[in-house]
Amino acid sequence: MFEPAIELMKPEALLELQNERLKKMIRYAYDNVPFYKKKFKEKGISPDDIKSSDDLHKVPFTVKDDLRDHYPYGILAVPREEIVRFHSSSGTTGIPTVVGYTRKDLETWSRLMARTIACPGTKKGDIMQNIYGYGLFTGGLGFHYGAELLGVSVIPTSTGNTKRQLKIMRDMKTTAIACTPSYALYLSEAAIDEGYKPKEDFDLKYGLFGAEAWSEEARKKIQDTLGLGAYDCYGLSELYGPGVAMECEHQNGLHIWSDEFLVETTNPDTGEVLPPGKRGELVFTMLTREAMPLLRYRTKDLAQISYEECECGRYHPRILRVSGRSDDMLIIGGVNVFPSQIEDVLFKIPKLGDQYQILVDRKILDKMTIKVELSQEAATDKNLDRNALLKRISEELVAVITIRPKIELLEPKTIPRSVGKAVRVIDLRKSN
Ligand code: DLL
Repeated sequence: MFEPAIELMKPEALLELQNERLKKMIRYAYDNVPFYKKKFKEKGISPDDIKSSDDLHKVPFTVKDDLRDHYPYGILAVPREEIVRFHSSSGTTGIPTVVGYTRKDLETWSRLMARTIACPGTKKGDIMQNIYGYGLFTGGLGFHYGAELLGVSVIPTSTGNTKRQLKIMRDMKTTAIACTPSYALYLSEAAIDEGYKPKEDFDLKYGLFGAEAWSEEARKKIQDTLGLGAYDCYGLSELYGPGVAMECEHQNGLHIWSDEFLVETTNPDTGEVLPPGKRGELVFTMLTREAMPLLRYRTKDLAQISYEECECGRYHPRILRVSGRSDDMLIIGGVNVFPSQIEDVLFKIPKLGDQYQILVDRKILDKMTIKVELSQEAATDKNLDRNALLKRISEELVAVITIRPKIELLEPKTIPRSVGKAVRVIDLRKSN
């Protein structure tokens, strides 16, 4: 554990720390960010009205569009000269979100990342190959500085060149890899293709995987092939980047570092705060951010939170896996479908590979087609009954998503692989 005194805090002490920080933060944001002063005034509230987290619901929400509206520097609480780093996320609308960090913010983020990397057990002596992209994306530099602070040996390979990644992994005896889960699936496949016997040739123990939604089935596949423990890591650029929440060795949810982030779950349609344990949109308030303090930031990520003590001794509440984003949800002929539900079904069917794509189109009615690759063995099995397989996929999907998409079986390696976040859904209705 990197910071046991904070990580093992009892709920009462954690709440006290949060309330103390929250009051300071509300005053700080009000005094230093004109955007917040205006919002508070419009709502008729003053910082003194927020005495504890029980009053948080009075504070107006912040959304991604607020950041875009103030592009590039508008929501900063410090003069631009105090910013020592910028990151940016491209998003889908074309207008990027720029995020600034003061020196103190970078120190806080590095501590959070050291905690994150240490959470499943990675420690000094481990060798971490950092395959997240270095650059405007927060994954690369976030993991890099956290690992250095923890004392782990970092190999900053960044994304791409899979053959070289595998060679380095073997030659340098990498014990931890950090990348997106979809790239980890690809690495598993490429390792076999290149003739490696991953469990014998590699020394991997920890996989620190995040930046996109993934399923328990994906976890099993990666663990079984690469012979490591695969741990889920959550974060977003607006809240520093990775390092908001991380799974421990028990793999039963991601601990939200609650001394720095206050979390609420809300109804994504009405904004109403939901009782603890109910699934909803995650909303975060940053408790010590200097450059860009965000209050009640709506993430659009949907999840359920557990406040029970974890076997590891931490009380920091756990996200029970992010099931997807409210804006990832597909509405097909009026039925709500999450891509993660489809992945769960596909990955449980033995003859299928790891790669799939969901295409949605509308001629007259909405139409969904799922293209999925066969596994290597299935593709070469002369006795494979493709019709029976198609029927099974169809039946299992209907049981979960209630609609019957068209299924196409593809040969292995026909769907393009991504080095960062995978593109699984192509919704042609959006461009029509
Ligand atoms: O993806 C930061 C990050 C880097 C997290 C490396 C973990 C590891 P953004 O590019 O701003 O930041 O994207 C943030 O990605 O709102 C979620 O929708 C999604 N996301 C991130 N982690 C997870 C996860 C980084 N573990 C957006 N599970 C978030 C599901 C995730 N979705």
